[in-house]
Amino acid sequence: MIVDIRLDNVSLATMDQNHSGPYGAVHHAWLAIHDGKIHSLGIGEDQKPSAESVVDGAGAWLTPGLIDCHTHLLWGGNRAQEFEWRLQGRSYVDISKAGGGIASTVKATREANDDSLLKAGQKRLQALMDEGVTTVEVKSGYGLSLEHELRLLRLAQQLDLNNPVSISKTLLAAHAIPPEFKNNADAHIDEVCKTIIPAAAQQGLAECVDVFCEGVGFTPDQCRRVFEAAQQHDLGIKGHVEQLSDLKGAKLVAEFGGWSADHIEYLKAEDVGYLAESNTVAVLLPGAFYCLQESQCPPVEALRSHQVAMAVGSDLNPGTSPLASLRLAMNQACILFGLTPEESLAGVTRNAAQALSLQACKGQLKPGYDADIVLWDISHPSELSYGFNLVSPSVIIQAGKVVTS
Ligand code: DI6
Ligand code: FE
Repeated sequence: MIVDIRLDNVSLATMDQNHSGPYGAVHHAWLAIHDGKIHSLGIGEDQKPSAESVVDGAGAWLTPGLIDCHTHLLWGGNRAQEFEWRLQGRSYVDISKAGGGIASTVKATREANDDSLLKAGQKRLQALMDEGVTTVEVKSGYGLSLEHELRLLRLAQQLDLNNPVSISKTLLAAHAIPPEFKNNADAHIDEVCKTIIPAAAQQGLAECVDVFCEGVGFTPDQCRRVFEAAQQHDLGIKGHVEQLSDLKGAKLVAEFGGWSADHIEYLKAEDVGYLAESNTVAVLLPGAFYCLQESQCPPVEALRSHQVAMAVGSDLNPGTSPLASLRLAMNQACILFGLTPEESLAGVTRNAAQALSLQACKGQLKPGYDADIVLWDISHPSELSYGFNLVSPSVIIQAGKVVTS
């Protein structure tokens, strides 16, 4: 048989734990792509298939396409004014309570037309794609009504169609209380559970449901209701939990067998076992930690000792993490949270795939997996975490097609 593409003379950071050693590395290797999938890989000349097209990697490294498993990529307006207030000493929570924060972005997003949201989202998405990101999770959450939440999910679907990238859509209608339900969080949760989740599920607009379980967000009891509704509609479950305080949201996500518990700076080491038992991924978001000048770090040592898979996301959003850079988040995860460069790369490949329930097809270089692959002119994969814009992809392949070279 003749495969579509063969990449020769490369080192592979397979991130496949069946290969022993750091990064699941395979040296002096080749990798063959056919019909959008990784067909085979090997060392030297051994069983190397013929190919329509051959790329000489010249000793460079291949990694799986990067996966940003946590973004709020679609929003209107910006929060530069709030940034200034925070520099003057006002806190995020304080600004939120005064009607700023998420509420101000909801207003700007509702007022923006589809075209402007799509254009702004496209720019942010392009910045991620240029870094070698081939899969992006996009949350709604700045619409908060049936009409506006579904609109954001449709725009995310449009971005998926328009670009060489896979977009995983998450419904985050329980992000904040919309103005029409002011001071009545339970009424909004009713709307989320009875109307918005069923509609998103029925129209196939979301893979997963997320919540903001926090003092300035929703209580664990309210989040539980959202998760029950998600479960009834066969949608995945994840949560923004323990970002600013410990409400035991991660335990709740674990109880529902959630895909991921995100942020978790305030997660207690003794509660990490719940995530291990339910095989829930811990998603670390150092961009928000950095922008909010937080000092409480997630319990990385306990996550390691319980062998909880750790992912790293950009949390790209206008309020707490205005960074369209997963590479920066990889660097921050090492510097601020103490991840090793290998953990950081696993966090944006294998473990990020698991946080989106895509572990059977993405995040590793493995025969049968999606051919989402990046070629990097580096001498060691630690360079991907060490610097954040010193190296960029030489070749990006998404779904078996060369996107840039
Ligand atoms: N946690 C966050 O960091 C973002 N949302 C959330 O639930 C912040 C979103 C914003 O401030 O606009
Ligand atoms: Fe977030």
